[in-house]
Amino acid sequence: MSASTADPASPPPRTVPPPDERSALVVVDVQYGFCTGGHLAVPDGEAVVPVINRIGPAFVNVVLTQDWHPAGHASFASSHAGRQPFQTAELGYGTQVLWPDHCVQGTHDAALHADLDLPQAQLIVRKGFHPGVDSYSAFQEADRRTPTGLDGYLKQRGITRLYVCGLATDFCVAWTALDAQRLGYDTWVIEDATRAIDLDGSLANAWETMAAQGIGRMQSSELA
Ligand code: VGL
Ligand code: ZN
Repeated sequence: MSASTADPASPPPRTVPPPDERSALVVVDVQYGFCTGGHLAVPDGEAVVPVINRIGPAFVNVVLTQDWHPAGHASFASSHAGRQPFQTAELGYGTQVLWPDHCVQGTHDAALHADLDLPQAQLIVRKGFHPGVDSYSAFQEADRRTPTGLDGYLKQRGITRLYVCGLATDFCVAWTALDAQRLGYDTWVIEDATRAIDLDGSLANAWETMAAQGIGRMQSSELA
């Protein structure tokens, strides 16, 4: 195959730029609910914690997100008669995957993992608090209309590049990264600082969609 037939879905790997004062680490949903024993446990979810703790000092700017649902949230299967977790439902804004009740406001399941060691973190964005709308992305709710305010916060602070990590790769991490890139941030996902749910090929699909949008895929070892 000649060099001119490069597959646009798999662009050549780019060199990872070193984080600077206009960069932020975005730590998505590292909560007990997504770790072993949590209500929506992601396989090996807690394994991201030591990786994130190791890379944390490379960042002056750190933002965390926290999935933060009221009891009876529309994304919970238990809110839909006859539906089971991991089935889907049609909500006003589109098709919603139904989840086990998870990350209910004020519960241990919703707490950030206590072993996260990011003392310089500046902001915690809570999302998914509107009873009828889910929010995988840290920027915009699933209705694709309601902003969380994070874009305004980052732009007012002059942040232009984001390194995204956390849980889960194929839902909240991917949706956050895709919105970030669309909103003009140079966006990187730190693969070994994420873990996935992987429903019906959702992980492969997420990486493909992110690559097609020009989002960088990198490893924590590439940070100086
Ligand atoms: C998430 C499903 C439901 C996530 C949150 O953090 O990826 N996934 N709520
Ligand atoms: Zn959720």
